[in-house]
Amino acid sequence: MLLPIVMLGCKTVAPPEPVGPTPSERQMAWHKMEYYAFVHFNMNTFTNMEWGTGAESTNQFNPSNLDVRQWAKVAREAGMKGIVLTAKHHDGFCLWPTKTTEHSVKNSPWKNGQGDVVKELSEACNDYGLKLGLYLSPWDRNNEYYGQPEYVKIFHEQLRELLTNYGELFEIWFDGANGGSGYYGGANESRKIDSKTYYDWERTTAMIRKLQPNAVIFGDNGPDVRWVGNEEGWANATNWNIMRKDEIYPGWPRYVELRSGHEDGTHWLPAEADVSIRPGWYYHAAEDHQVKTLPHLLDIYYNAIGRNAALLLNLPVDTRGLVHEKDVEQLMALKEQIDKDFAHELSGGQNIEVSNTRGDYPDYSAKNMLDGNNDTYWATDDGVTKATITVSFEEPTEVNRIVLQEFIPLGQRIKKFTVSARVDGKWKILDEQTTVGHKRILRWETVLADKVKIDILESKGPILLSNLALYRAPKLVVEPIISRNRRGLVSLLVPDRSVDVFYTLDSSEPSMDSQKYLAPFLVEKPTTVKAIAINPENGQVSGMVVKYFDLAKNDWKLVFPISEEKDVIKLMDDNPETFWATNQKEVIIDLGRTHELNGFTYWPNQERYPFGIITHYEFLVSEDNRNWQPVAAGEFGNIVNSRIEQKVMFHATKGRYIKLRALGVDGTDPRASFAEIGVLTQDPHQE
Ligand code: FUL
Repeated sequence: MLLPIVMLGCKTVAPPEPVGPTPSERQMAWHKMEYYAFVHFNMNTFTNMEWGTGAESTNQFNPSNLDVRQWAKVAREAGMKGIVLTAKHHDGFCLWPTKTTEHSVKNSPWKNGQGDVVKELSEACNDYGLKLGLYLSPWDRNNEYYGQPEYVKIFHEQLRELLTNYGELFEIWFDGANGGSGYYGGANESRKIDSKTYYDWERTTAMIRKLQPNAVIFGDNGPDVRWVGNEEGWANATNWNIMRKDEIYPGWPRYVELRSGHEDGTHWLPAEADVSIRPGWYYHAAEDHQVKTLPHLLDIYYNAIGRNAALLLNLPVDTRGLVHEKDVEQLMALKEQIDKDFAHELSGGQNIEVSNTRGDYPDYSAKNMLDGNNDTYWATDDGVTKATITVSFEEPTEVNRIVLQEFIPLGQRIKKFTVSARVDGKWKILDEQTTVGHKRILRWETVLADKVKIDILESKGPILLSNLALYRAPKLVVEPIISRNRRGLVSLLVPDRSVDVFYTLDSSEPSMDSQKYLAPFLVEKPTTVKAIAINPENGQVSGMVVKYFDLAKNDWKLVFPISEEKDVIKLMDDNPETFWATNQKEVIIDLGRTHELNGFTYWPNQERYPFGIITHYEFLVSEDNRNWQPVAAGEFGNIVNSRIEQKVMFHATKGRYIKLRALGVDGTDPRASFAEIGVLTQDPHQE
C-alpha cells in the first residue's frame, strides 16, 4: 500500500497502518448514530400478542389516532438519531400497501385501506431530521407459501418495495426467529426452513447494496451489524467490533460471544443492543406500570453505548397509534439525566501529557483527543503499544466519568487499560478494563483529584485515540424504592448511596428535618411510609413516594394446600415480583392470631408471560379454620390488562384464618398464581 508520507524537518511521519478488520463507510456512519428508536407497532398491537400466528384478520388493524409525527417528535426530543419500524413482523401483516399479499394495511379499516404507515413515517423522519430503518421479518406465519421457493420470491419483492419507495434507509433489520408453527394460509402447521440457505442471503444482501448502498444490514451474523446476544440492552465490558463472522449464522446460539465479539475476529461486525422500554416489545396495557425506571434506563445507556454498542431502545406504540405518555416521561427523564451527566467536560482546557507521540508530529498530538473532532486522533509510534496519558487540573477537581474513543477507521486496538486519579498526592486506580472501541464510558464514585491518568497496558498496535473526556456527573436523585420483607423490615433504597433519604411514619410530608434513613426499620402495624431523596450537595429533592403497609407477615403460615415447596413463601413475602402457583383453587393462611379484618389485597403475577391470574374471587375469614365466613366475592376488573395490586374492602370481621378462593382464572393453565396476598386492618385511603 502507498501511504502519504509527511515530511517534518528531516523526519518522515507515516500514518499508522490499519490493524485487523476495519469498518466500511456505511458502518462508520452507523457507529456515529449510537442511540435510536425501535418501534414495535403492527397487528400484535391490536391482538395484544408478542408473536401473532398469522391467522389474524386485517380488520383488526385499526389505530384510533395514529400519529407517526408524535413518534418522530418524541424520538428527536429524546436525543435519538433514527427510528427502526417493524414494517412486517412474524405474523406477516404489512404496514405498507404491498403488492405481494392481501395481508396488509390496504385491507384494514385504518384510513379505509388508503393508508401507508411506512410512507408516513419516512416523511415524519425527514421532517424531524431522523434516519429511517425497517424491520422485515423473514419468517412469515401468514403466507401460504412459507417454506417453499415461492415465498422467498415474495420476501425479496417485499424487500424491494421497501428499499425503493421510502427514501434513504439507514438500517435493514432481519430477525433471527425463523420457522415454526403458524397459520400459513390456513394450513395451521409447523414448517421448518434452513435459516442459512432458505432466504438466499447473498441475493438479499446484493439487492440491499444496490438499492440502499448506505444502509447497514442487521442480523445475528450481520453482515454489517450484529445482535448483542440478549434483549436486555447490554454488551459485555469486553466488546470487540470484530468477529469470526463465517462461524455465525441466523439463530447462532453462542450468545456470550455475541456480547463480547472475538478478539481474533475476521470481519468488522459491531454490536447493536436492542431492548424495550417495557417488558414486551409490543404494547400491552397490562404493562403500563412496568415502564423501565430512570436508574434502569441509565444502566442500559451506560452498559450499551458506554460499552461500545449502539442502543436500539424500543417504544411499543399503543393501540391509539401513539407512544404512551408513561414511556415519553421516562425517555425524557433519561435524556435529561444524560444531559446532566455530560454537561461539563473537564479536561478540555487542561494540561495533557502523553508518554509518546507518533513522530513527535503535531498531526498526532494529544490535543487531538480534546478537540471534539473524532476525525483527528492522538497516535503512538509503531511498536509502541503501551502508553500513559495524564491530564493535570489547575486545582483539585471532582471527577466521576470518563469517555474514551478509539479512532476505529483504522481498526480496534486497545486490549487493556487502567484509569487512575491522584488524590491528596497519592495515585489510586479507579478502574481496570479491557476494550475501548468506538466509545467506552466508565463511571466511578466521585474523587477530588489534581491529576487523572490513563495507562494503556496492551494494544494490538500503535494506540489511536480520538477522544478523551472527563466529567463530574451530578448525583442521581430519584424517588426511593420502599419495600418491606416478610419480617417487617422496611428498606428505602436509592441507586446512589451518597444521596440522603428522609421519611415519615405519621403521614406528614417528609423534609430534611424528618427522620433520616440509615438502616432498615421495623413496620409491623398499619403504617403509611412517605419518603423523599435529597442530594446533600445542592438540596435537590426527588418526588415523594408513599406506601401503605398493613400487618407484617412474619407469623403467617400457609395451612392449605399443604406443600413442601420452599416457594410457597413467595405468596406472602411482601414482594410482588415473586409468586407461587397451585393446582388447588384456594389458599388458606394462618395469620398467627386473631385480627379485626377490613379487607384484603391480591397482586397478580408480574412475569412477562403470566399465568394463573385470578379474575373472579371469593374471600373468607375464620377464627378456627373450620367455620368460614364469606366476606367478599366478585371480579377483579381488568386485572389481566392492568396487573396492579387489587384492594378489596369488606365489613369488619374478626378472624385468624383467611381463605382466597379463585372462582375464575385467566387462560388455560390449570393453576392459580399468587404474587402476593395481604390483609387490610384499616382502609389505606382513610389514612
Ligand atoms: C425478537 C423477535 O422475535 C421479537 O418479537 C422482537 O421483534 C425482537 C426485537 O426480536 O427476536
